[in-house]
Amino acid sequence: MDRIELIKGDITKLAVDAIVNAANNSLLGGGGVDGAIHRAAGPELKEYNRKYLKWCDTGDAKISPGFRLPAKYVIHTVGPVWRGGNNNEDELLASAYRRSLEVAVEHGDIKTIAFPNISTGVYGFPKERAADIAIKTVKEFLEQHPEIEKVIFVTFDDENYRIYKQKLGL
Ligand code: AR6
Repeated sequence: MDRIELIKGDITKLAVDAIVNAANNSLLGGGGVDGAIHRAAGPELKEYNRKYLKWCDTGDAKISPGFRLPAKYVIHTVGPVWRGGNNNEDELLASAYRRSLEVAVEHGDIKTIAFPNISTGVYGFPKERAADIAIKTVKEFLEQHPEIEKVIFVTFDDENYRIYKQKLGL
């Protein structure tokens, strides 16, 4: 548990090894946290993604440099669009968190990683339910992977901050 942190703020400001982006399948940018990350990283990010990453399936993750961000890398993942809860949304959200962490471990020199609240904005995933899945998936992964030193949950809106604070017992 001492390897999990909670903060409220803008993920683009964090000087961690990797920040996770709640992207869409094209990886070419969009609104919300994705838009903020692309603006802060500069146009090289979109160019890199177009050239080298091309596409990301829902529930999968891919890595790029951080370019002008203080973070060294961006791990782009795609959470599910909420369609009522019977369309594999829970599993796909868990997979987005798990694959992001797997990509970080496979990369080799990533020890600190910050997550936004994937799918809980434009994609409409209920926030309490998303937080339960995020926390459970991250905790299970950390138990198996001592090489990841710290995971930071970055909440942006008051509601997510309150939910995470309570669920993490902080
Ligand atoms: N730092 C941290 N969290 C943020 C920031 C920020 N700068 N800005 C917003 N959030 P969303 P999704 C929070 O909509 O639901 C994009 O158009 C926000 O409060 O960014 O996964 C993509 O291209 C919310 O809690 O992502 C996709 O098309 C969380 O980030 C689509 O949105 C996620 O909200 C993905 O939708």
